[in-house]
Amino acid sequence: MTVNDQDPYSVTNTDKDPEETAEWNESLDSLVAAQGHERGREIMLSLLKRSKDLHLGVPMVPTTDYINTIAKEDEPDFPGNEELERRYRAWIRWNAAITVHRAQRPGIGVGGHIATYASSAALYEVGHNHFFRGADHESGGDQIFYQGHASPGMYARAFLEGRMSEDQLKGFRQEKSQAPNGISSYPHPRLMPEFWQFPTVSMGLGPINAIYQAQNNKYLTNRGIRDVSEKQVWAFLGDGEMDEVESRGALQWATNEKLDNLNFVINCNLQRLDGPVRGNGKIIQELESFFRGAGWNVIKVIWGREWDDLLANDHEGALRDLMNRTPDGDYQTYKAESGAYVRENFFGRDPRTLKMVEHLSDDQVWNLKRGGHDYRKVYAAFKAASEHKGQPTVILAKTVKGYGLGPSFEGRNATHQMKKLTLDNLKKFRDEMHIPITDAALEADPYQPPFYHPGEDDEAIQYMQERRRELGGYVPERRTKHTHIDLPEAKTYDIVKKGSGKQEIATTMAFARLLKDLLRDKSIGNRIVPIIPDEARTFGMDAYFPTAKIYNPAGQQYTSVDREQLLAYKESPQGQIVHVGINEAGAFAAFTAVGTSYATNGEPLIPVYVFYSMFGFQRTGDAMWAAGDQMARGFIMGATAGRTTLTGEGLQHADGHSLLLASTNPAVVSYDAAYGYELGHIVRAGIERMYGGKHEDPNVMYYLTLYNEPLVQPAEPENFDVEGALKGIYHLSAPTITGPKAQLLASGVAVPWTLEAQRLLASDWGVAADVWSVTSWTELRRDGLAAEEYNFLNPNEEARVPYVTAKLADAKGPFVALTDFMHAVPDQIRAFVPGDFATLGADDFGFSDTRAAARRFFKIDSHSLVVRTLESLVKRGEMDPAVPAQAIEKYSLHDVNEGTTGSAGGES
Ligand SMILES: Cc1ncc(C[n+]2csc(CCOP(=O)(O)OP(=O)(O)O)c2C)c(N)n1
Ligand SMILES: [Mg+2]
Repeated sequence: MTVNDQDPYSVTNTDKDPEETAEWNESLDSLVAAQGHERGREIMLSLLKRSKDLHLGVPMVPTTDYINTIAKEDEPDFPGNEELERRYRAWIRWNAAITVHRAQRPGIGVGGHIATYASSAALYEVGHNHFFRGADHESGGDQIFYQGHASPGMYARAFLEGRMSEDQLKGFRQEKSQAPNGISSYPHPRLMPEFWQFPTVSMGLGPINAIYQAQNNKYLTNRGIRDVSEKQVWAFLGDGEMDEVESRGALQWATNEKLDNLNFVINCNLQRLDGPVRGNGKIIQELESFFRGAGWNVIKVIWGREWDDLLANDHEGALRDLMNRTPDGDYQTYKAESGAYVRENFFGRDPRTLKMVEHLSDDQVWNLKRGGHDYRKVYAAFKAASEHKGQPTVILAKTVKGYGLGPSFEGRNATHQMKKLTLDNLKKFRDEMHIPITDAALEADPYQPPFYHPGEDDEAIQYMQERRRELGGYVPERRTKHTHIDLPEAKTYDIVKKGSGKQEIATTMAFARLLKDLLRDKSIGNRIVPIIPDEARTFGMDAYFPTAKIYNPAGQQYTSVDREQLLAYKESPQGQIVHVGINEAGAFAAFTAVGTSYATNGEPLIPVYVFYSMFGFQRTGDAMWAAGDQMARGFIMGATAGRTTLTGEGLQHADGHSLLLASTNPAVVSYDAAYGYELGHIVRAGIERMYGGKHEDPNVMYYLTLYNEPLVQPAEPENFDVEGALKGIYHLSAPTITGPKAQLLASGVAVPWTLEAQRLLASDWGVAADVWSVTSWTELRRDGLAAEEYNFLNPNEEARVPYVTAKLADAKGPFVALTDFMHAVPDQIRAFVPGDFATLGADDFGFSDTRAAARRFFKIDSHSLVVRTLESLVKRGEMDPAVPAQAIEKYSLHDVNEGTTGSAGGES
């Protein structure tokens, strides 16, 4: 049973009066027999309407017949020269297939995909010839999410357009070895920054990112930053891809936000990688009901023009019935067979339909095409979609996977993975595409058949170029020229410099205060976009509600329950906060759209996405990776960080590893700040790096951990080592006694525990310890690795010294590191610490308890650090070996109830 099989009207078992029911049915039958389908439909729709008035609770009709949504009579004229357009489409198809085929030759074997573009060429080409506006268009240009593995088609078009060379096509998937001509496998803006705009190939991210891109366009317009209301977002997706949770999970959001600037084009070739998407069912019908249920405008493009007459003569509905009942698995098989097979196995299922094709030859039956390959049908759908108001639109276009590549490709289950053509395939495909390349040329080297370009002066090429000129330039194209913004003065960050006086506040609150001041800043305030998945109150950010307001294009049409309160929940079309609901995937899609606005809309926006750190990298890490590809800039705030700091919330909330996960993303710069003043400098440096226009690598995202443990935030120390804090380590506190020396390194919430350990070491054991705040273990590691790499490759040059090594060069005694994260976080710098190094971390699942008990359990509290330091001193012969055991005894280290590190409370 699939979604589309479910019959909302199947209540027959409980029919109280079957005879009466039969009479009603007969009336309808005779009405249709006498007056035809149209009239029958009218009466039924009118009855449905009436049933609604009478509150009969009849469910909505989820699907329509398995035919085109736009009737033949309603089709607009096709405005182009179809013959010319088809001519160069064939060249594109040839070059696309040859690009992959050549890359798969022996000795190279880097692969690619042929069948996908073959199935979707007409969809793209109707868009390229008639709809997709380039960046020079007065609208500012459309934004197109290309299906990742259809990329060879876009390269092949760019080749005909003269903006990509033959050498580049030859360099497909050989990015380094064919540099500077290597081109990327899929749409990767980071690898081809002037070409691709949106990375799509991780299935499911394209759809959700497209939704939030469309939302961001409305946001920019509504907030008066730039009017981009004429831009359209087009997302090309696979029918298999629609199985991804992210593909479907935000559809209702697009409806609620009335994203009529958004169009999905789903290439329904009925196949995914392994085989049929829904062999027993009908993916188009399933998607139709799903999208309609989510409130989208649905346009089905199922049949090509060859079917028009047959459908017009289908007076009894026999053909429609057959179309409705045939499962996708059969439709797929038909296209891998022949006209005779289709006649027998499709039309032959009903004598009436068999009769309908009597006058057609087998070839003509074979030539009854699918709608997604028909320019006229596709044009009608695209036009209707682009003009539709009030709702997003989805076009469900039926195609054949491997279309035009011959019987060994078309509709075959293995077609997705087929990367090369036999000599025979090549010849047939060449004939089919009318490519003027001789047999001899193909035979000369069947692994490297020639590309085809007829020359710039060719009539068809001229036509193609003219179409693009008229539409405002080439697509895809990525531009990064953007409005200049002035950055805030240093004093804007003063709020966190002063500390919190006597008040105890967590770093989350310190950051919330800083952000409040940044939001007020004249230069960048209105460009900051706080993104919060239903946790604003948790993080003290409800303070922004009345002033910054929550973005909602519909405003606030209800009387708010808390309207009289100071911190009222306020929604507005001009609102600044993007509140996505409980929706981390959507929040990150919003982050990506906001953080790339500098490139997609030429207007820098600064996303500040605040979330439970546990629900970040490990939940949406793939989206974060894609954002790195798309070169998003902004701040990712992992609030409620630490394995023992949010400890009331327990196992699934206790984050001890997000910093480690963040370290795996090369576009992420992460910091684990201890105090508000550290945050101030880090945020300022981040804004300057990303938006100041001077840094050589501005395409980064800052990941900052924030904690919820209240403490007195100290004022910024005099002569604060800003450079150290930004590079990852600075000296925080010197010992006040003399004695055996030790070096304590800590980050984040563990810094105050370390200061406590410093006191205990002095008072209880006469040890003189320095304390270092390590703001970023990961940045220190990266710097260390860079130095190692340099030294490795430049043996005759003066060796570079890693920053942390230099910083700690004169520090005496053993080094002991402490964190509320896993050992592996501080272990990142192990190779670069100039001396004995021990780490304390929390490696197991978290649990619920008091902070003090949890820290004692994991042996990461102040007392554990004292003992560990004493042991390190013993190992070096600088301490009496009896001392550590005495210390364990003295502190009852094995008793979790004796822990004292941390304040009470640990809920969010
Ligand atoms: C998240 C993710 N999982 C798996 C893949 C591997 N993959 C690439 S294409 C593909 C099949 C796509 O089928 P469909 O979406 O129907 O596209 P078609 O090629 O049929 O147009 C798969 C599984 C991927 N790219 N991303
Ligand atoms: Mg498919």
